[in-house]
Amino acid sequence: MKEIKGNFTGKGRKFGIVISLFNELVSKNLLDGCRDTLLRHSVEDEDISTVWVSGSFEIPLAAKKLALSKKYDAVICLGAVIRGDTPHFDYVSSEVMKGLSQVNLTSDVPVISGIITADSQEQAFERAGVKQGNKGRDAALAALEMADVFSKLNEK
Ligand code: INI
Repeated sequence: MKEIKGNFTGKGRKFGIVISLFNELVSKNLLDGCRDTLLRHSVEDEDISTVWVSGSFEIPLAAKKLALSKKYDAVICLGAVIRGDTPHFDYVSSEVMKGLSQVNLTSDVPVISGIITADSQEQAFERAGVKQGNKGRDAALAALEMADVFSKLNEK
């Protein structure tokens, strides 16, 4: 049986990160976890490019640009959408996920979501390294795995 499974092999791989300035402190924690995980899997620091955008709503457009450039083995998206008193949260979170899913399916480059949706700042920080792991680390692992799966799928 031929089975294709990704390893967490970072050597020689290039990663693009798109990250939201909105809720910047949470984003920075996600970036720290993401970068540290990539480096610990032998990715060179100069092979990681980070693009800051205004808010999570802007992430899919920048992710599309990076993915279509074909310069990266995977694109990692980081941000936090935090529920407020208005329905804005629902619009932003759903549009971001729809947008990322579109880019993922049309660019032929793995696009990974490390975007937190949370009911409060406290909950967002908990998922960004304070209590319940760090979604930036999870996103980096998924990116390493998917980059390896795709390099295997692209082999003849
Ligand atoms: N952007 C976020 O990244 N997180 C949020 O929680 C958020 N909320 O709640 O408003 C948010 N809004 C800004 C949005 O992403 C766009 O930057 C803005 O609407 C301009 O297009």
